Amino acid sequence: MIRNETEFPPAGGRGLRVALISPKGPLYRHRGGIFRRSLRYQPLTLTTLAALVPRELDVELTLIDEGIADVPERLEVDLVGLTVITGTAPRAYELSERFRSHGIATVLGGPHVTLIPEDAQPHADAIVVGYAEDTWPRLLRDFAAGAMKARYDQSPDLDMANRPFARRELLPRRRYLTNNVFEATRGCVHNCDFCVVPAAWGRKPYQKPVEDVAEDIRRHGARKLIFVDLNLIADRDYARRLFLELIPLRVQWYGLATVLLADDAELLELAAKSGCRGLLMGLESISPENLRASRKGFNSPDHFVRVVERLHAHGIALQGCFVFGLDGDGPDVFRKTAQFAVDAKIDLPRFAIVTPFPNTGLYKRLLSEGRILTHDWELYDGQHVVFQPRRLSVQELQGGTEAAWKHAYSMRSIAGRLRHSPAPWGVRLATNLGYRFYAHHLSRFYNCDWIIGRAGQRPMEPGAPAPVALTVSGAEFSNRKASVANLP
Ligand code: B12
Ligand code: SF4
Repeated sequence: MIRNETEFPPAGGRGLRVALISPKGPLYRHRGGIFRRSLRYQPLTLTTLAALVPRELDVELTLIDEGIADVPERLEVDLVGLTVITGTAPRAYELSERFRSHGIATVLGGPHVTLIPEDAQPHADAIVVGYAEDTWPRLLRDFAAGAMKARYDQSPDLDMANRPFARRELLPRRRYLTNNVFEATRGCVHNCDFCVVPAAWGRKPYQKPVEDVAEDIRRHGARKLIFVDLNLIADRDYARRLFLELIPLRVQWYGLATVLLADDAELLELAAKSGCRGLLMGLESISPENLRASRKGFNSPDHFVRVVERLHAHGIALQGCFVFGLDGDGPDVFRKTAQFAVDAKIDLPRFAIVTPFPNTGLYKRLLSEGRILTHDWELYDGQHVVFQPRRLSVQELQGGTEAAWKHAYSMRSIAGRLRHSPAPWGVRLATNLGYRFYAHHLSRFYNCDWIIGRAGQRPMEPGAPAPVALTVSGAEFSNRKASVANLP
């Protein structure tokens, strides 16, 4: 149902009441998840959108992160905005429909909406496609005037300069491990086949002026912080300037980068000087053939050991992420990869099942080959098999991923890696034991209990085997002390 532009009357006299919601996922939720208390960092989505609300509209804002709090059955608001990643799309749609049935207008935005707008459009009064720095304020002004449109697309000349800083104070600080979360850039110059970034936003890098990033950190008073940028070194010159700008702030930071950093002595040196203490890198596979086929040929498994050594030499710990289920993967891949990670002394190895997020290169290829098994987006989370692997059965892929986690976090493997890590001893131990707990308990916790009632309605492709209950996720956290070393 798409309502027309005039159906929602202008607020008339009083300010607008707007709720922004980040829907829950099986692990990242308030009740029944793996941890009693949320131990993750505060995402920037809702707080960034809050900062973009035009002042003149006099908006009363409510922010709800369903990972840390319940969404009330009824909300006394005029408009609800929901952020959607693929894994939370069904929950977002469900909430959106609920609020619409109460006469509240809804807006959907975020990575999933940007990847596949036509999927989201029927579930809301409006969708916002792409980054919303210009479109969200425009939508709010239109809404206030009773003229909200059904779709808003990112402006072609989006500029990240002089944007307001995220309003982190609008989400309860104590419910997160940290709210020292920042972003400097968006997008990535590479074009990896399975990656959401080039598929959703193209390959153009969007960058905040480095002075703005530093000012945000300074004002917030952050000393240990996380960058959520998916590839902080995508533009070398920008990264260089950013690191130089960070040096006087004397912070410690954790972020994401590619292995290319290890081959760039000057940039690596600057990263370390600017306070980098931990990086998450997508190593993806130990098979050069898999990497080439995924258009990530700049990752070379022969060099992974060197990457670890160079990072360690600069006091930087590595969270190395691998995916299973690429076409070259056979039954021996799990043990081999896990052992490789242990031998290479990767501080925190992580394993996920490759996920063909909608409209990525990988998704299009698997779809054309008739290998997509389900379009139930809730299962598109890196932990479920949603496609037919080439050289493995669905069960093998599912079980093998769990076995890899258990192997990499066996006491023996932990002991083998631990003494090489540059992280403080407490952090080393806590993170490893946290992941070990995770590896052994996930299948117990990973359940979508709020969707059990809908279980029979999952949209499976004809003839597809039912997806097996889950194994293990790319975990976010172990315990409070450890978590700062864990990245998105
Ligand atoms: C924090 C985070 C999380 C958090 C919270 C996720 C959530 N519900 O939002 C947690 C830890 C739960 C998480 C989990 C996962 N995540 Co995550 N995560 C991130 C991360 C690192 C930062 C998000 C952020 O703060 N961004 C900064 C804000 C400002 O940008 P933004 O969210 O894109 O919002 C802008 C626009 O998109 C738009 N917008 C967004 N929402 C809305 C809503 C409205 C109403 C409007 C108007 C506009 C709008 O406006 C904003 C300003 O321009 C992003 C990467 C990134 N840098 O964005 C990945 C990302 C969102 N995650 C991703 C993935 C793959 C995952 C996992 C599968 C990884 C894993 N194996 O664990 C799981 C999925 C769990 C599940 N249930 O399915 C993908 C998304 C894939 C997809 N197709 O949806 C991303 C993009 C990273 C990537 N690899 O490309 N993640
Ligand atoms: S380098 Fe990383 S962020 Fe960039 S396209 Fe590849 S997987 Fe995506």
